[in-house]
Amino acid sequence: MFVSSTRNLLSICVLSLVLSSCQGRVDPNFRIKAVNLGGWLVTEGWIKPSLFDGIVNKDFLDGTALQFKSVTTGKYLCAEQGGGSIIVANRTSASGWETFTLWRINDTALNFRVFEKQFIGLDTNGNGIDIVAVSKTPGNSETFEILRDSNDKNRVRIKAPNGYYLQAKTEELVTADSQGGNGRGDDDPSVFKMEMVGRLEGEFQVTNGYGPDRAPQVMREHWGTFIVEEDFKFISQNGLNAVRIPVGWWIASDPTPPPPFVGGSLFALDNAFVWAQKYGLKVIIDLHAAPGSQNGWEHSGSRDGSQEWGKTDENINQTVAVIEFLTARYAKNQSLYAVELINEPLSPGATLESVIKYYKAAYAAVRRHSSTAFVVMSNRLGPMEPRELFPMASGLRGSVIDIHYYNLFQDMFDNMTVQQNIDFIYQNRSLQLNHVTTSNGPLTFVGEWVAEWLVSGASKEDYQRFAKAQLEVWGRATFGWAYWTLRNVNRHWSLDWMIKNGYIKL
Ligand SMILES: *[C@@H]1O[C@H](CO)[C@@H](O)[C@H](O)[C@H]1NC(C)=O
Ligand SMILES: *[C@@H]1O[C@H](CO)[C@@H](O)[C@H](O)[C@H]1NC(C)=O
Ligand SMILES: *[C@@H]1O[C@H](CO)[C@@H](O)[C@H](O)[C@H]1NC(C)=O
Ligand SMILES: *[C@@H]1O[C@H](CO)[C@@H](O)[C@H](O)[C@H]1NC(C)=O
Ligand SMILES: *[C@@H]1O[C@H](CO)[C@@H](O)[C@H](O)[C@H]1NC(C)=O
Ligand SMILES: CC(=O)N[C@H]1CO[C@H](CO)[C@@H](O)[C@@H]1O
Repeated sequence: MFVSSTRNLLSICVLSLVLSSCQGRVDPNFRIKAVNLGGWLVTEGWIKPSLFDGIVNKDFLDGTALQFKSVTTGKYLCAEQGGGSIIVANRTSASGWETFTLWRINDTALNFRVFEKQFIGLDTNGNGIDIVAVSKTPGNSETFEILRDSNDKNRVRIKAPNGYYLQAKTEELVTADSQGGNGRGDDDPSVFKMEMVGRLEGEFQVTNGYGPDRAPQVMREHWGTFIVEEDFKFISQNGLNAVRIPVGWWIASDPTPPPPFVGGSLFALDNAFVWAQKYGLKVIIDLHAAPGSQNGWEHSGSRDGSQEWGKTDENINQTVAVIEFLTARYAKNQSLYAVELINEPLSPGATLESVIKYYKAAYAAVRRHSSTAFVVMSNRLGPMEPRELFPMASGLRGSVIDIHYYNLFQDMFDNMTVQQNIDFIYQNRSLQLNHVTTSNGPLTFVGEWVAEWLVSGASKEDYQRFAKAQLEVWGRATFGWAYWTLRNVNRHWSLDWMIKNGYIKL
């Protein structure tokens, strides 16, 4: 029955395409002017830091990267060869092999993952007290606890699962057989100076941080208050016509997603569709976090910075199923304007081959349920060729390329002045956008941009000119643009704040 009604819809659309309109989606002059609802259904700690406030031991979340310097050897702990071997304490400087990334088991129990992705643990095949990094799946022998000094919280002992503390007996021998001691002097080989060199604050971190008892309530409270109906009204009254809504792959298994993720984001997305309908806004659903993580960043739901998406057909199929689920659910809602198949896959981890294989299959999944929804394909970040998706996308009706333009995240912006930033938009970005905007290729979408830069002490007028330049240039994108983001404690990143304070007028 569903299939046949889809077919009917399809033929109505084909008919009305001939008559030049299908739900108003073929007007060639129409452009999306959208705002992203970032940090809502996919957590990003920097957008709303207070979401993490109630976590016990909140410094130790999944993905937190730590380095440890032995106070006795004066050298760093290191997974020899990056993993698969012993732990030593003989490195004078620290980088990858000297960095240990946490997996959190509960408020106190932690696993330490090394560069080559093994976990440190007791050498259970040896004497049971040497510390090695060989296990690929953490168990009891790989579960540790970090005990901080109450006067200096970066002075720590590490408690092993046998009840003893780690100690750097020599530069080349690290064992779990210290009883600790009362003091924490520089002569105690069980004492380490700890430095935090990386931290993720995404959905995995917040849900696993609160744990299964508290996370459901905390997240539902967040989803129900961070974005509300009034926001949709505000958006519709301020010159915008759409929202781009980042979602995570776990939404497709609501209400019981795999732990630590918690159910309820689908209900929030349903509300968004109801409000969008009420205020005449279009919705772009954006799969921001794909299974396995397509870029290793917190905003793709990564646990520890690893990037596993696209490595197997099974994983690609699972991602296609998420797109199919979402499209099927909302295909009949007038507000569904586009489905973005994946956000910011990162090269070289996400290969062109895997991305294209996925885009073809996911496009087909959208079309099984909707003949009219645009299908947005994010260009890869990292090393890539801006038109690399064209041979695949050009043949697909309703395909759109998403490119993100920030005057940030690259060294070249470090010392730019206000005027240089603005010139960069009018000159360089303009050329870049022209390069991907072709008459027979996919439509173009600047799906993320912001009026923020690395200039310090800029005036309100400077910001106004910067925003205006971007609006002018992005206005030439054939699909449209979307500001990142509606609400953010960093005020220039909050379009809500920028509009209310007169920095941006549409
Ligand atoms: C945390 O996990 C460890 C290891 O599984 C367990 O021994 C401990 O009881 C747990 N603690 C809490 C508070 O659940
Ligand atoms: C550290 O110790 C290991 C194990 O003995 C040794 O193979 C390695 O060469 C040492 N590295 C340095 C920098 O001393
Ligand atoms: C993935 O999906 C394709 C198309 O449905 C199918 O042919 C293939 O067997 C699936 N692969 C796996 C590993 O599930
Ligand atoms: C920016 O200026 C600082 C200080 O003059 C300099 O050290 C740095 O190399 C410059 N960065 C770039 C990307 O030019
Ligand atoms: C911007 O474009 C101009 C003119 O094409 C070029 O000279 C300049 O190097 C570009 N700037 C950057 C930072 O890429
Ligand atoms: C899932 C969802 O939001 N469905 C809605 C789509 O639009 C129709 C018509 O407005 C609603 O009745 C559905 O509830």
